[in-house]
Order: sequence, then structure tokens, then C-alpha cells
Amino acid sequence: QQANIGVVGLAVMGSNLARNLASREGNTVAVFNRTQARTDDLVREHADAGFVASETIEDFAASLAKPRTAIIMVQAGAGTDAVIDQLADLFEEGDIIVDGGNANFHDTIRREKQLRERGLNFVGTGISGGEEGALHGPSIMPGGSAEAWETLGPILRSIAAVAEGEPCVTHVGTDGAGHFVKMVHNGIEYADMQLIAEAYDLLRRVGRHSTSEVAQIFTEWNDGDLESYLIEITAEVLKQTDADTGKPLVDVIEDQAGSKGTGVWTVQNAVGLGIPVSGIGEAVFARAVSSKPTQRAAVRKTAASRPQVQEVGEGFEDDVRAALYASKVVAYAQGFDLIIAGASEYDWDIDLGDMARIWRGGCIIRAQFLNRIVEAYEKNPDLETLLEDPYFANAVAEGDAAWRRIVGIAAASGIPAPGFSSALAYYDALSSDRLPAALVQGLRDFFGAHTYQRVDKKGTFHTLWSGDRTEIETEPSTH
Ligand code: NBP
Repeated sequence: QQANIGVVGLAVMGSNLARNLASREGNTVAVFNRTQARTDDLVREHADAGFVASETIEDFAASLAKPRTAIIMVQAGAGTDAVIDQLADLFEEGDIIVDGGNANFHDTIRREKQLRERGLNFVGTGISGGEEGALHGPSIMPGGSAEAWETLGPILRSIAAVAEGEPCVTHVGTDGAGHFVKMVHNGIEYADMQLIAEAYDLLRRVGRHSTSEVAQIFTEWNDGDLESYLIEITAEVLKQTDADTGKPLVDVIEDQAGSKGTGVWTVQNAVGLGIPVSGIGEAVFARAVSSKPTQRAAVRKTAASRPQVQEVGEGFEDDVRAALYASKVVAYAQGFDLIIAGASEYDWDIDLGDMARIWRGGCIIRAQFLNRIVEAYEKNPDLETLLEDPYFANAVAEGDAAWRRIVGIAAASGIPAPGFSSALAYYDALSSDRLPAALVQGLRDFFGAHTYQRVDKKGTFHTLWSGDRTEIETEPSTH
């Protein structure tokens, strides 16, 4: 029996994806895993799925109908390269190799180019939503050629999450576009979680709410503008009581946040592209700071006495909510800026509204809020920034006073709120008439003859700082 789709790599993600595929009308799913025990387990436990199992990758390739289409779900990096090499030797012109792992998009660009030269289609695709998403419907962000999308599109549409009646998948763009967008998605997820964590901290330490009260507040917030999966599960985590100690679980979890690296990739690439994703950056840094216990202990010992936590009254919780929402708007605006910059750098035609659309279901950042982004880009696909859209401009303006109060209270109380405060600084920088960048330019011209432009006439200028300090017109500095 020939299968129309195959999955290589049957650890948790691959086997769930294979089961999802097999559950959809019209699919026959070929499966293969390097260690055969995994294949045997899957086929035995899900006999009704009708899997076509192979013991060798050669048999796997032979079990696929043409154009052969195989999704690789193995460890990102060397494992993925190994499987791609094996499949590429067995596949023929027009066949499609899909990498559904968390690949670095630079690898995806390289692999796509190599396989295209051999006449094969390579599709790097972001798949978000973890194990549950893979099984019940993830958000899927495929790159690759339009030709590959013709075959793959209907298959991916059949297994994707559905939001507002639409499948959470679209052809993002060529080669690495899908993995790039998945990377930004993960970066935004970092920012979202950091902002939620700051809100929780302020509600606990300044608002003096118990953990269960904070859980209740998040449950209430989940009914409004903030309605989202992450807000919902925040309430769930905060409600959890530790069986051993009877304390809230969150109080017995070590306060050092780990990461798998996609947030770091997002920031590295953003820096290279000149895009200030400060919300994502602060989230990555905050996790790094938390994971330095010896530094934390050293400074805790030597720091001056901690400031007095401010007294707050009625309305504090609403202020925190407004600060969270405004900061979230900034983080998303920055994330979308990065997608725009990536698309321009790597020559991808990415529909920004579609990105918000496919994130509405299946993935970790799914939220009502994404509908507002869809609408913003529907009204004006050429927005300079999401902050320019009337809905978001208004949302930020409405929260403005509260946002400032919260950042002030946090600073005065000695409670770190890097996400809230850097988002506010970013917003204030964008909305200021003049920035002190003028002085920076002056300094750069002083020590490095880096030149500057003037507000009152065209041209490039340099002051003869070490001479008579007159100004000359010059060529733009190239160093
Ligand atoms: P793992 O990332 O734990 O990888 C295990 C799989 O890779 C096994 O099938 C293993 O085969 C195979 N493998 C390795 Br390791 N090296 C190999 C090689 N040289 N040749 C062939 N196969 C090799 O699996 P996972 O947790 O299911 O994740 C799969 C992919 O999905 C990863 O890229 C991961 O980053 C991504 N992921 C995404 C999400 C999400 O939410 N989107 C969540 C989790 C994972 P074996 O059985 O023979 O050892």
C-alpha cells in the first residue's frame, strides 16, 4: 500500500503528528524511525491508524506515492541533516522533504538551496503547540516553494488547528521564511511570559495579594482584552498546590528560568537586522539574570537595604492590567517589525495579517488580541508600526497613565519590571519630538569623525574638533 504522506522520527512530536495525519480523511501515513522499537510501539498502540511502517529508510521511501512527501520530526541540527541526506539519496525530482523540527532558519535556507540544486523540494516548517498541538492541531508555518505548497498545503490544512473557521496554516514564504516566523513567534512567547511574570510579581509584592487571589485576577483578565492561552494557564499554574508542602506550587519552584534557545536566536537576528525587539530581549535577559544564583547572592549581600514597597490603593490591579496590555502591544509591534525586516533581508513575501491569523489557534501565543492585529493589517498592510493603527494607538493611550504609574511604583519599590519599563521607554522614544541621539552623533563626530546631518540643511557635516572647531561639509563617513 502506498502512503500519501510519511513521517520520519517517531519521538513524541513525530508520533503525535503521524497520529494527527492518520486521523484525517484521505491520508495514509508511512512511518519510520531510526530505532525500530519506537515504530513498533506506535504501530502497536495505534493499530487503527492504518500506518504503513518500514524497517529501513529505503522501504519507507518506496512506500510513498509520488510526489513523495515526508515530514522529518527528529532532533534539530545534526540529526535533521543526517535524515535529509538519507532521504535526498532516495527521493527523485519533484519529491518533497519537510523539516518540521525547530530548525534555525539559516540552516533551512542552506538546506533548501542544496536540495533545490538536486531537483528536490525542501520545506522548512515551523510547528507550534508542543505535543498536544501536534496531536490535535498545531499552528503550522511552512516555507519552501509554491510547487511544494500545492501538494503539501491540503495535507497541512487538514491537520492544523482551526481558529474562527480557518486552518492555522498558510504558505509563509520561500526557503527559511517559515522557520524565521516560528522563531519570531517563540520570541514573542518569551516576551508575553515575561510580562505576565512581572504582573504577577507586582500583584503579589506590591498589591499584597495571595497567590490564589492573583490566580483569580488572571482568571478575570482572561475575560477581557487579554484573553489568551498564556493568561489562562497562568491562573492554572497559580492555583496549583504542592502536595508535599501544601504551599502554592509556584512558591516551591526554583526561581531560575531556562530556555532552549529560540529566544536567543530571535534577539541575535534582530540585532543583526537593526530591529529593537527590546521586549523579547528583556525577556531573554531576565531569564539569564534569574539563572545566575551566585551573582544574585553576592549582590543581595552587598546591596543597600531594599526600598520600602510602595503603598497602593484601589485601582492598582487595573493599572497592572493596563501596563501589561500596553507592554504586550509594544512587544508584538516589535516582533512584527522583525518579520518585516527579515522579509526584506531574505526576499520573502510575507503577509503580516496572515501571520497573526495562523497564530490564533494551536500555538502558545494564541489570543483574542491577534484578531486586532489581523484587522490592523487588513485596514492598512503598510503600517509603519502596529502602534500606528488606531485600535492599538488608542489602547496604548488609554493605558498610558496607568503604565507610567506602574513603572514608577515598581522602580520605587525595588521590584524589577524590565519588560514593562523597557516597553514604555521604547514607546516614549518613538513618540518624542527629539531624541538625545543628536548628542550621540556629536560625540561620534568628535572622536571618530563619523559626521552628522543637520536639521536645517541637507548634506553631511563634520566639525574640526581638534582644529579651529569650524564646521565643514564632507562626504558621509564610511567607517
Ligand atoms: P527529539 O528532539 O527528542 O528527537 C528524537 C528523535 O530524533 C528520535 O526519533 C530519534 O531517533 C531521532 N534522531 C536523532 Br536524536 N538523531 C538522529 C539521526 N542521526 N538520525 C535519525 N534520527 C535521529 O524529538 P521530539 O521531542 O519529538 O522533537 C522533534 C522535533 O520537534 C525537534 O526538532 C524539536 O525541536 C521539535 N519540537 C517542537 C516542539 C514544538 O512545540 N513545536 C516541541 C517539542 C519539539 P531514535 O529514536 O533512533 O533515537
